[in-house]
Amino acid sequence: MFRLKTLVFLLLLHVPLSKTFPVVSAEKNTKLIQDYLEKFYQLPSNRYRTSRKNSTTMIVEKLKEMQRFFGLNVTGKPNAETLEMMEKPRCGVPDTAGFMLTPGSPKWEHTNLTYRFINYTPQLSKTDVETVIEKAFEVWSKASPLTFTKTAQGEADIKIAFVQKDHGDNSPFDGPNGILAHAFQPGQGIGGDVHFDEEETWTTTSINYNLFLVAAHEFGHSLGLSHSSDPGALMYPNYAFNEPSTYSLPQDDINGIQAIYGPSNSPVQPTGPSTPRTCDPRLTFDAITTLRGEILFFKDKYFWRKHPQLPTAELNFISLFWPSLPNGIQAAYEDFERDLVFLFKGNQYWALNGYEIQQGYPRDISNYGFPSTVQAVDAAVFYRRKTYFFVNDQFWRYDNQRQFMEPGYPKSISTAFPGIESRVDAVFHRDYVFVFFSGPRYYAFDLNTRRVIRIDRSNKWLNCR
Ligand SMILES: [Ca+2]
Ligand SMILES: [Ca+2]
Ligand SMILES: [Zn+2]
Ligand SMILES: [Zn+2]
Repeated sequence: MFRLKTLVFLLLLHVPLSKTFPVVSAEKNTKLIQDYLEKFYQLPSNRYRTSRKNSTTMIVEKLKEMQRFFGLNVTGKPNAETLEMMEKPRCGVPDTAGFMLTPGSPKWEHTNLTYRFINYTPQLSKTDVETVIEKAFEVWSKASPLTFTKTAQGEADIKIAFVQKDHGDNSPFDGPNGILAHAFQPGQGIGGDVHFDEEETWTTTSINYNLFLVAAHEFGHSLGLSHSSDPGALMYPNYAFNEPSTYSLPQDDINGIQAIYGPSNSPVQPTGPSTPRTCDPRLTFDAITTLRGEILFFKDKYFWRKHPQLPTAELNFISLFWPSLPNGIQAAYEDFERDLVFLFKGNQYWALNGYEIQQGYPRDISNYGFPSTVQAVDAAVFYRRKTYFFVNDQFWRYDNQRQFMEPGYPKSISTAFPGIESRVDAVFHRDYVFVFFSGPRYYAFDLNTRRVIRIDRSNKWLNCR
């Protein structure tokens, strides 16, 4: 948990620009890079690399490979975004094809698989562990013809153990954080087995690390899947929190398991959420706001962070930054006077100062003076001490100084903002312009001349062509 928190904190610290990583840690970084590439990208360990020149070339190549996998700029240099990625808690299985056990792509030849607990973690009750593990297997059985049955003794296909440090398989664990767990591809003996690092804090909540999520990921390996570079996939190597009670296996993983074992036996094939593709021309947004010079674009369980000086917008899970926030934020605005950002979903809203959620939230939108008929807002924006709330084809205006909803509202959007004809998905303010988003297009509305001065594709804001 510490590392994740530190990471988020680091991201905030270098908001001005993530180009400068502290120089003091240069030596530490070299070690981090070598370790990471050795573990996950098959960089031969130091003593097997002959000449120094040879070794540098090899590191550059491996760095590029790693950057390609994670969709970073492929520079071959250990820049800030690369180091950040390397610091994230993750699975111990390498990202490159060469697996921990046997090469090739082994699969189980039978579909009725068995599993057995070698031991339990004392951190959770036995019942909790068993329930969580059963749920994690269900994620895969729903999407494939596979079934999983628990056995109490004897040989089982998938053996589950909580172990620490060196535990006899040449892949020692590393104490809290870093590597969380690992698993072996289908096969005899150790094949299919899953080991969890007992030195992690294991939970059934949003506190790091949720056992269900890590187990479901590792079972993917037990079944023969390798890592996916889709950041929304369960088989993405890095840990990210997702609400377990509503978890649904992403489409990328469904495609993966079905490619090995064929479709599910159920009459209706399962479908799962797909990760939004940043430059998909049909991309739409749920909500957009500025935050101290950055722009945040919300979509389902993701948001993009766009810094004006960085060429690429970074895609993140909402839950990575704010585990207590729901997915599907519907509206957002920045109150420049109070240095707060407000996020809305349904009749609830939250306040952020920087990236910190403020105490006492969520609150009910009736606090703004909405009638009970308004149970959600489509979009919101702050301008000259007033907050504009867009709901269907109308908008409301809240006076932040005097703290009441102004009389005479709601008014018609298309009358007050000629050219904005349909429902608004999201809006933010910049200079003398309201940038409205509706479907895959944005409309820049000049507040002085009171007309639309530009219409273009929504994701041009994410630097797509
Ligand atoms: Ca660890
Ligand atoms: Ca919205
Ligand atoms: Zn993994
Ligand atoms: Zn192990």
